[in-house]
Amino acid sequence: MDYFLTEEQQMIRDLARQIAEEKIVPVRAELDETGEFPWKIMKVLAQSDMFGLFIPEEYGGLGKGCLELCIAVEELSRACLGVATSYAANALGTYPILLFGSDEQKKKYLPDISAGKRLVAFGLTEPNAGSDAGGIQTTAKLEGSEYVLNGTKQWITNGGEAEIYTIIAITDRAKGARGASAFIVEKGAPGFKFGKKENKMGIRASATRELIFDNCRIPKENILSKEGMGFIVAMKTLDQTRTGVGAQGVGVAQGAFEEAVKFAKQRVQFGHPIISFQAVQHMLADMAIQIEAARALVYSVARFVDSGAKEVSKESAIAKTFATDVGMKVTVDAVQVMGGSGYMKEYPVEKMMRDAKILQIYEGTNQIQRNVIGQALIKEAAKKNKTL
Ligand code: COS
Repeated sequence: MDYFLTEEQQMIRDLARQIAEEKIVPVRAELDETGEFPWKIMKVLAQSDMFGLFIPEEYGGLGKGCLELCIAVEELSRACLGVATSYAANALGTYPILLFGSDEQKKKYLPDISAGKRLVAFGLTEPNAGSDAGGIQTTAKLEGSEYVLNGTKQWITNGGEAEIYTIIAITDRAKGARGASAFIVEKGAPGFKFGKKENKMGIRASATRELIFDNCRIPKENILSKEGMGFIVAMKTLDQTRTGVGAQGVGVAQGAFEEAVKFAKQRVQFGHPIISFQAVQHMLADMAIQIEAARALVYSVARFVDSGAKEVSKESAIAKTFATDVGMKVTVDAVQVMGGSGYMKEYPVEKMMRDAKILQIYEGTNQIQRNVIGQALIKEAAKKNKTL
């Protein structure tokens, strides 16, 4: 379907697709096997200005927005969700600086991030605070001109590989979630260490590690916004980036769908290619319906986010939930269409199916998204009652 992308958006799509096909597809199975971080591909993305897509021009970026980021993420995800996650998590880590950083902080960090010289990671989740993001226990205490951080962050994408970390920590425990603050922590800060690399079911090319803060000292200027704003920084960041997770769902579904169609045209059973059987056609048709619906939703919500709308929680949660459920369903069905072959590692769909599962879990499970949507509905209903 024609989504009336501008010439520039089409160029971004074509460039991301070219990188995906030339640089990612040939190595994705190997990266999945070894779990090696895709630094070579990150360098190619950097040279192609892909890291600066959503960063304003004054800080060295291309000044585009959520839709352009979604287009790029979708294309990378069509080839390999592990690589796409490493790229997208960089945006997740950058948004706190973009949305809440001072001009000085933006000048200091964004140009290097735009150029892909320094990778970023976002640190919210902890061993005892996943869905319950307000329950984090990592603390940051102001001592003279420094904040001292103590605690552990868990399952941090790009952990260990990134140079810059945006971290949420508690500065006033008595205030609970309202006592959280956000900080920029650089790799190499004293007392900042990494745990072991996690051995994951899917997205194995992406790196997931613990971040350990053991009396980690950072300059007090590294706080984002002000004390007490950490939970808001995290939630506003996730509002901006969840649509991009939806784009990952669209991309991985599209990749799996194309493999299933190609296979169904070649595979002969009962004397005919299996694509000629209605049972298979209906499965492929259902996949096509879901992918197109998910893409239409993701692009619409991305445009809504780019319109500068103040409240986008509900819409980005809707896009994330729908499109990532599509990513899971379509990859499972692609394996089914391909039967025994789909289950084998010679074909990429078993990897796509393993990879897709994380989309329903990270950046807020799809159950949590439904909570976010429910809360927004309650707020909207309350507002309507007031104006009636
Ligand atoms: N934008 C601005 N403010 C927000 C907000 C948003 N999107 N969402 C919540 N807030 C505010 C609330 O208004 C509330 O402030 P007040 O007390 O001043 O009204 C505060 O933040 C706490 O909100 P709430 O009480 O709704 O928080 P809960 O502890 O109930 O948690 C959910 C809410 C479940 C939505 C949150 O914990 C969440 O998103 N969890 C998933 C986290 C996640 O995505 N983890 C993945 C890790 S990052 S890859």
